[in-house]
This record gives sequence, structure tokens and C-alpha cells, in this order.
Amino acid sequence: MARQEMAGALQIVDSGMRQPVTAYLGLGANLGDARGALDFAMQQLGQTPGLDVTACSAYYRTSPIESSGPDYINAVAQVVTRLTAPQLLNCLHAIEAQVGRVRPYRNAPRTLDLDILLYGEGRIASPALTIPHPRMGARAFVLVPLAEIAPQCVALMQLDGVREQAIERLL
Ligand code: A4P
Ligand code: MG
Repeated sequence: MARQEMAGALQIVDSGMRQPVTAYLGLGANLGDARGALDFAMQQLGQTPGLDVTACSAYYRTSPIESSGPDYINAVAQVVTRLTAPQLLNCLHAIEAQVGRVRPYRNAPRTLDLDILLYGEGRIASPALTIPHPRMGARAFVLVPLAEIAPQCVALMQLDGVREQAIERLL
């Protein structure tokens, strides 16, 4: 359905007929039932209007990087979506909230973290959203599952650069 917003004097008509974009999402959790939280997130993403989940990597057990607490469970999902990147981020925050995500400090252990890694060829640098995700290239917990489902998005040199970081593929 057509939606109209007033942005100052400019009227923007959002027809909802945007071209679909392939995006990659990082999933991570290290508090509570981490695997259950990732399962829940995948299920919720699958029910999100305007978004289709087209692939999901295996789950990986990873050591905390610049974080603390128990090992993380990480994965990467490929989605095809007509949502804008900010709309997609809002959906991710809503799913995080449903599993009780709190943000006591940056990189705190968390029940669920959902990040937008890539949004098509999009490049965004705003206070609320940076795409590509600025730290993804230095993290095995992103690069390894991303390479599993989208090898074209990861350079061998990047994988080589994170080979010291502990990561175990789960069955
Ligand atoms: N934000 C900006 N760009 C993005 C984006 N591309 N995707 C903003 C998602 N959010 C983005 O994020 C803080 C703010 O970043 C959001 O409000 C959003 O507007 P957050 O999820 O509230 O907090 P955070 O996760 O602590 O910060 P951040 O920057 O997302 O942390 P990182 O860099 O993602 O690192 N170790 C292992 N093994 N596994 C992990 O999953 N995760 C982190 C978090 C650290 N160490 C880890 C893991
Ligand atoms: Mg995050």
C-alpha cells in the first residue's frame, strides 16, 4: 500500500515497489540459550514481511573478540529484501528485543546481536548505520560463515588474516 511521509516541505511517496536487494546479516549470541536465540532469529526473519531468507550458514562456536563472557554462537544469513537498510535495521532491533537484548555497554555479552553486514552494493555512513559493517573484515566469526554461503564476498587474504581466531563449525 502506498505510504506518504512529509520530510520538511518535500513529500516523499514510498510506493513499496523498490527492487529487491540481497543482504547479509550477522547473527551472534553468548548469553543464555545462544543456539535457541539464533534459531528464534531465523524463524522471525522468515516471517518478516518484505524479506525472504535465502540461505543460512552453519552455526559456529567462536571465542569472544573484544568482548567477554562465554563462547559465542555465530552464523550468517542471506536475505533478499525490499526493505530499505534502516527499515531492515529496525526489524533486527525488534527481534533482538524479543529475546531480551540489553545494552549495558559496547561489546557486552548479549542474548542476541543482529548486524547488517552487506546490503547489496550499498555504502552507508551515518551515526545509526554503517554498511558494509566496519569491523566485518577483521573477524573470523563473520568471514568464515559468510564465505560458506557467499564465497564471492570474501577474499582469501581476509580469511588468512583471521586464521588465528578460534572458530569451530557445529553440526
Ligand atoms: N550500527 C551501525 N551500523 C550497523 C550495522 N551495519 N548493523 C549501529 C547493525 N547495527 C549497526 O550496535 C550499536 C549500534 O550500532 C546500533 O544501535 C546501530 O544503530 P549494538 O548491536 O547495539 O551494540 P554492539 O553489538 O555492542 O556494537 P557493535 O558495533 O554492533 O559491535 P560489533 O562490532 O558488532 O561487535 N565476538 C564473537 N566471537 N562473536 C560476536 O558475535 N560480537 C561483538 C560485537 C564483539 N565480539 C564478538 C561478537
Ligand atoms: Mg550489533
